[in-house]
Amino acid sequence: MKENFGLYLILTDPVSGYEAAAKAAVECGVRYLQLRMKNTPREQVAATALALRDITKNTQTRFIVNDDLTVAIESDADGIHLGQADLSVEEARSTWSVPGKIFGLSTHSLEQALLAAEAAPDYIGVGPVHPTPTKADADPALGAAEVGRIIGQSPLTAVAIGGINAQNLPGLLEAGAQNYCVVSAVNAATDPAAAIRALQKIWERHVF
Ligand code: 3NM
Repeated sequence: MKENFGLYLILTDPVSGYEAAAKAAVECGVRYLQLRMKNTPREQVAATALALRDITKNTQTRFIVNDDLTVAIESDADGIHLGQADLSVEEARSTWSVPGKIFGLSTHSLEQALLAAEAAPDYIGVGPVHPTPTKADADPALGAAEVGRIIGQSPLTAVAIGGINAQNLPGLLEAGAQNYCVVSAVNAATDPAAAIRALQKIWERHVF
């Protein structure tokens, strides 16, 4: 069954701070919250993961750690998100074989998205939709129409990502995306709850 949850929020250096942004996500009922800290000492990532685990515990917000399986395990996160160059979904699942844990995988083309179905992650990311300065090694932008086509052809729950904001979200939803992921559209906001609500309102208008 494909999930239809709307916003998936990644936290990377939120101007409001990690804990305030995570609290805003929980308050707004965001379904997925991922911690993505690059070029940061491991102890700092692990400490932030523990704080975010506390904030999301027993809420409807699932807490996902980017890349680092040891941090995901140590913090008892709800899942891990893996890139194409990280360890495979199969390897991650066999190392972290706790029932109910969530395994996500980034994909950047129709071919990768269809191949991903074999490893059966719980969801795939599809992007980048638009050019984005947030990911240093981002693949070329696919455009909303191609992302919509990929999502339509994949049997998996899919989340569009890359350069998504309140201005271009309507076009993405019209192209066939149900779920979408943002970094800067919320992390750059001094009031993350307001930024989240603005996106949620657009999604509700288009999906219902
Ligand atoms: N992954 P923003 S694009 C983390 O294409 C990430 O898989 C991408 O950040 C992919 O919302 C991206 O600020 C960056 O554009 C998304």
